[in-house]
Amino acid sequence: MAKSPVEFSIAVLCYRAEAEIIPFVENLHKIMSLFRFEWELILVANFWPGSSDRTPEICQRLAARLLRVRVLAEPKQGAMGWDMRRGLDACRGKYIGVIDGDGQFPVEAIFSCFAKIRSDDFDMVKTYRVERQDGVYRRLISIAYNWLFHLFFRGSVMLRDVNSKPKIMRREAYEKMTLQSNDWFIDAELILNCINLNLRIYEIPVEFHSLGARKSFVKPGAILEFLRHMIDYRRRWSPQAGKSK
Ligand SMILES: Nc1nc2c(ncn2[C@@H]2O[C@H](COP(=O)(O)OP(=O)(O)OP(=O)(O)O)[C@@H](O)[C@H]2O)c(=O)[nH]1
Ligand SMILES: [Mg+2]
Repeated sequence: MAKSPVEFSIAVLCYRAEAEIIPFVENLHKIMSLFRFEWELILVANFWPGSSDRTPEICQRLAARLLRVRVLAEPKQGAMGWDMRRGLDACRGKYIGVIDGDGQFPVEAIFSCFAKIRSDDFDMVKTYRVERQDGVYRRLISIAYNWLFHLFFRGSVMLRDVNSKPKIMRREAYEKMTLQSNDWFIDAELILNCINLNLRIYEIPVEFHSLGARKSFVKPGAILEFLRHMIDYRRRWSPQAGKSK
């Protein structure tokens, strides 16, 4: 197969972002336009059938006026994990990545991660949140999530913040992974795949912004969902090899 000429692809998760996605994408597009190589933005605007979500049409309009922007707007078959997998699968670049489109992660973090992975020998470069402005409730859920992750996979993982994005990878690394999660466990699954495959991860600090007007999508039930996945994954995990069977 001919080698893809695209150097860098980034998938932006736009779920229910509606008009708020416009300044985020415009800003990201403006900075990406400084690159002197081929790049692309994939706007993941999947929607639940029957909902009144205007995100797909808003993203289509952005793609019609901005070069190198593509849109995925399919009926959803899963939650965040499904959207993330669809977005990463659509990325054609040598380096591929994903970021939330709700503006909580600064777009500049994409470029710090990309510069690091391009200059050093890492398979994934991601961020960890050093400052969070999204409130006590979300911070507690994250602390519980990361604590459970370290409890279950003690010794195997030295990362600070499993769920933080952007996550930028080499495409060969992504192609070796087997990802199945349709929900919040996808970030953990990505990290566990890196460990199984002996891939090298690097973390860069980032400031995490507040959500603005909308309420958090994350419900306390996310912890139970995560716990269920970890028990499941841990059962298949061989601690000696650090591998899932
Ligand atoms: N909640 C949710 N997010 C989704 C879904 N599909 C894709 N996403 C994307 O996942 C990204 C992360 O979800 P968020 O809900 O912002 O996660 P978070 O920042 O940890 O939590 P909150 O911002 O507090 O809700 C968002 O940018 C969404 O675009 C979905 O079905 N549910
Ligand atoms: Mg968010």
